[in-house]
Formats: sequence, C-alpha cells, structure tokens
Amino acid sequence: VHVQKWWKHGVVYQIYPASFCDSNGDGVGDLPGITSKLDYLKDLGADIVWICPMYDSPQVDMGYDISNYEDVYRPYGTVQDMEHLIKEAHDRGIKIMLDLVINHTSDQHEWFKESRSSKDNPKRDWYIWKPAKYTEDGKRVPPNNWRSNFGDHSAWTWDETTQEYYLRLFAKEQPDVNFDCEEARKTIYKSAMEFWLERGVDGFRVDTVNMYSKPIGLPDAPIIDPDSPWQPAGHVYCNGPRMHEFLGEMNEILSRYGAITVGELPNTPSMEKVLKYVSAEAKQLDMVFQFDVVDVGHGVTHHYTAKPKNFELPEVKSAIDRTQTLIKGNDAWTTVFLENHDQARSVSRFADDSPRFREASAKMLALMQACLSGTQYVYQGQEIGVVNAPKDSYPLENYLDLNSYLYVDMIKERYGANNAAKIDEAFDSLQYLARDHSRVPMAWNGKGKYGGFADVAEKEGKDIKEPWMKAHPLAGEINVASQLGDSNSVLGFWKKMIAFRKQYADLTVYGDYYTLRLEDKDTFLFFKEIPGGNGDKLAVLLNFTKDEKKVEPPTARELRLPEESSLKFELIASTHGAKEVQEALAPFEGRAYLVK
Ligand code: TEU
Repeated sequence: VHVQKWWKHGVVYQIYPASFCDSNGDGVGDLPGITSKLDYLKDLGADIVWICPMYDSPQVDMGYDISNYEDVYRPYGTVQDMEHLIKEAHDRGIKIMLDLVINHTSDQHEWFKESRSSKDNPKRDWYIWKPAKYTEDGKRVPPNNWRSNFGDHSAWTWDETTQEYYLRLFAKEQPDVNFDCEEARKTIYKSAMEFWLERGVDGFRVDTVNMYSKPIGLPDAPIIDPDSPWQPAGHVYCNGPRMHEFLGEMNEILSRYGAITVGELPNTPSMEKVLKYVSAEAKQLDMVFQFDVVDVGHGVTHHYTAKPKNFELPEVKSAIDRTQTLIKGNDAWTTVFLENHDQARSVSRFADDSPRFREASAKMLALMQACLSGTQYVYQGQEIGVVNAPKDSYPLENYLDLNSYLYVDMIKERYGANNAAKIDEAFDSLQYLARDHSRVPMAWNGKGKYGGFADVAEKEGKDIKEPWMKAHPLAGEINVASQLGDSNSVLGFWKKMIAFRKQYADLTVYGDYYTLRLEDKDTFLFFKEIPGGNGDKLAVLLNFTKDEKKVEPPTARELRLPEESSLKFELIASTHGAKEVQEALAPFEGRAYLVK
C-alpha cells in the first residue's frame, strides 16, 4: 500500500532554539549554536531537523507570536544565519523543517497594528473582530463563552480604540487571523511559507493546523467547567467548514517546492476526520501529530489539573493503538512522538524518573518508539534521557512559561492568593506536566558553566551569561558529554535504536500494529507484521514497573498464525542485553524479538 517516501523512515530531531545551544554566551540559544551541533545530530542519526519558531517576535509565547515572518528574532541570529544553517545541514544530508504559525500573529505584527487602528482600515477584516454582547443588566460580555488555551480567560479581548472584541484562541497578544478574508490568507502564505521555501527549507511543522477555519456563527461551547464562565472549546472551534479548502490552497504552494508537512491536530478524536487531513488521497498534509498518547491523564477542564500518574498503562496502550491503527490498511501516514516543546519529559510522565530507574526507563521508551509505525520524532534532550526538573531543586519561580504562570494565577483567583496548600498542589501538577520541563537549557556537559549550554563560547574563553531559563539541576549527571562514546548510555542506546529501526524498517516503520493483552497494567506486549501478514513478525515486550515481571511469549494464535506453528524467537533489540524469551523482564526492561 505504502509509497515509501524518504521522510517516512526518516528521523526528525526537534530543536527549541532558545534552549539548544548558545554560541555567543549571551544566555539565549541561537542559530549558529544549532549549526555547531549538526555533526552531533548527524551522528545520532537525524535525517530532518525541525526548528521551533525562530522568527522575529516579542516572545510572549516563545516565538509562537510572530511579528515578522520574514526576519529572525535577533538574539537567535539573522536571515543569513538561517541560510547558512540550511546550507550546512544540506551538505550533511539533513533536511530542515520550520514551524509554520499562521493561525495567529503577534499583536505587534504590522498587520494587526493596522487592523486595530480603526474600523475602516483596509486590514480590519484580516483579524476576527466582533461587537460586544450585553447581558440583561447591561453588562458587556464577549460574543461567546470560549476559553483561551492559556489560563482561565475569555478567548476574546476587548479593544478600547475601536470598541470591539478580537478573537485570540491563545494569549491576548496572539490575535487569530481571519482566514475567510482571501487577501489576508494569501498574503500570509506568501510571507510565512514562500519566503522560506525560496531559501531552501524542506518543509514545515504546521502549528494548530485545524483551527484556521472557525465554525459558522461561533456557537457557545457546552459547559464542562461550572467554576468558570469560560469553557474549553477546542471541540467547537477545531476542524471548521473551510479547513480543507485552505489546506488545499497551501498544498498547491508547498507541492511546487516538494515541501513536506506535519500538522498538529488537537481535539480530533475521530479517525475519519484525521484521515481527511492525512490520507494520500486528500492531498492536505503528509503527517499529523495526534495527541492521544501525550494527553493521557490530562484533565478535561484544564491540562494542569491532572495529578501525577493518575492513569494506568492500558490507557497508554489504547492511545497508541488508536494512532497506530490509523494507518493500518489506509494510505495515510502518522508520527511517533512522546515529547515536544509542549510536553513534560516522557521518562517522568510514562515511566520512572528516580535515579535508580531513569536510565532503564529512557531506554525502554526509546525501544518502544523505535518499534512503532510512522515517522519518528525525537525532542532535544530526550536522546540523553532528560527528566523533569525535581521539585526540591527547581522552585516554582523558575517556571517561565505563560501557560504555567497563568495556571497559578487561576488557582490563586479561585482559592485565594495566600492559599499555600492549593498553590503547592498546583506546583505538583506543574512539576509533573508543565511545558517548562522541555524548555530547560540543554546540558552539553557536566563540567562547564550552566551545564555547558554555551560550550562553544566557553571553549573560546568568552564570558558566559546565565541562561534565560535556569539550568537543569541534574545537568551534572545527565548531559551529552558524559554519554558520548558510551554505547551503554541512553544516548548510545538511542543511536542503536535509530539504526535498528532503519534496518528493520519493513516491520518497525511500515508494519501493521497489534496490541496484545491490553488489560495488563504492568507490561506491554505488541507485535508488528508486514502488511499482508507474510514473513517474520516483530514481538515487543516492555515492563513498565519497578519489579521483575514475567511475560508469557505471544502464542501462535495471538500472532494470527495457524495454531500448530512452532515459533522461534530471535532477540534483535534489548535494553538489558541478551535474554531468552521465557526469562522474566527486569524493571523497565524492553526487548524486541523477530518471530520466525
Ligand atoms: O500548540 C497548540 C496546541 O494546540 C497544543 O497546545 C495542544 O493543544 C496540546 O499540546 C495538546 O496536549 C501550539 C504550539 O505547539 C505551542 O507551543 C503554542 O503555544 C501554541 O500552538 C500557540 O501557537
């Protein structure tokens, strides 16, 4: 079924520019810093590098609020630095993907400044402006009850100058673009896509791709949080009526350049809907990020209300099953990821981040990812097993993400600014789930200043400023230098897994996926086969507990083979060395067998 395109078995490495590598020691990561690490990425096995927004921006939401698509945020560098980075990457056979953030701009973008200046400005219609509503007692209220994605605020902001509300599904500094206005969207395609395609970028990760088209009449969302006037409304405003028309227009431009895309599809549980974005026939997006797996255990009213480890393994298995089966029998494609810049660290979320088990956990999750179908994504630091910053050594004031502090604001508003118990509870949730954990500066070595975040500048004897966000308290123990060259390290293991994945691509990348024994809360057993069922199968055994666990090998019947088949298990990947299939799994051990 599958047309095997290069990016399907490619490995994407995601970079958060502010926190990757600081080449000049000013405390902020930068493009030359990324360029200086391309050999490291090549050695790891990365085929594609996705760089989070590096555009000009006031950085209210770390660059997801863009004030000029055609320039680079100066502390990161210049357009020339970007061109140089593209060239150096291409010289090494690495492709570059940028982040395409066009659902909204910054309120500091010239377009919005014009739009808000007067009701008859030619760009008024480029954003979504609506008059106020009034309650019976004459109180001014927004056009509907939608909650913004951050904190507990209306998705509408009142503008004094023109006495109207504008829509902003994220921060108030991120006004939503009115895609129904043709002039606006065509201009934005040119500025945000063509400018960079002309400079050689190979594709885009498309931010919030299913939010461009808003539902007709902007209806209220059903009430699921009775404690607030503002309701989570993602299911109402995602996947609007003109989505596929807009994506078709974008695809026309993208395909002229042969550019690849991966779109973020939150709030889309229906696989039928997902396929409309990502089946080959639909010609909309090459890949999608579904949130089923990373959303496991998140609260329904607000992501951060979740308590640590409030889910059981079968929920994770079902989520994986849903996203894996999307492509089974369909000419569509998906992605495999456990981390990104919006997620806490996977070891802390899905396994065990205590000093005793964190390495085994990181390897076990790497082995699991390596065996799942779709394009593989690795987030910076994941390859060395970075864990969430511990509560006792990384205080709440170190958390800088607006999503984190707006959450704390909400708690204070609801329970009182001096309610220490509630604030501490919020801290627990953030220690477990906050986006900040993925944004802590990368630790390149354990000996330099601030985890060697500016190792290049440090070597040159430059004066190093403290990074914009406090260094990881465990940088001395978890860093690149101490793992490089050690094949038993997490980094060494990731390298092996990336090579292994490519070697067995028919099964690992392209195979059909089957979960076995879904109800088992401790261990995870799944198998893969080449579509059609011929040839050897891949059986994967994972222990998600701190105890030794025996897993019965899969039976012929479970593997959909004739009952009388005799099975031979050949170990082809393992976190703990050679083991017979009958042997119990050590804590957080993972193994993959070829079943003949
Ligand atoms: O995130 C948008 C988004 O929808 C995610 O927050 C998603 O809902 C969540 O991860 C599901 O668990 C994107 C960017 O990735 C994020 O950094 C930005 O803050 C946001 O868009 C606004 O541009």
